[in-house]
Amino acid sequence: MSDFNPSRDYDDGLAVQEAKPKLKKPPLFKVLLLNDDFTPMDFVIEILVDFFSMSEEEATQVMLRVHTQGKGVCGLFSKDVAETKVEIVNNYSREHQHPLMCAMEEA
Ligand code: TYC
Repeated sequence: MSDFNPSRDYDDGLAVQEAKPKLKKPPLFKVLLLNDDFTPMDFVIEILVDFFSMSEEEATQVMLRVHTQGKGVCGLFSKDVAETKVEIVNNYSREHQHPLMCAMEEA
């Protein structure tokens, strides 16, 4: 113990790197609507207003984008919230006998 000298280098040339914090931001997921030939436009707008809190104007634009381009984004959410939205929208569409498809993909 008495041999300890505070000015001596005890690391034998080893560089010591601080561990980086391992926290990553959780991934976000896009919730999408897909086009089909049968779901009425008004029903799609209703979905976007009621389940994605869009104004009528915004909902109309998104619905028309899906109608003309095949798919469109309803919003970005955590995985759990995106899964729940997809399930609620698909169940609601089936209850109303419409084939509208809601899906999700990692953003
Ligand atoms: N293509 C449908 C129609 O002409 C409208 C529609 C829009 C359907 C968006 C689905 O996600 C959709 N009635």
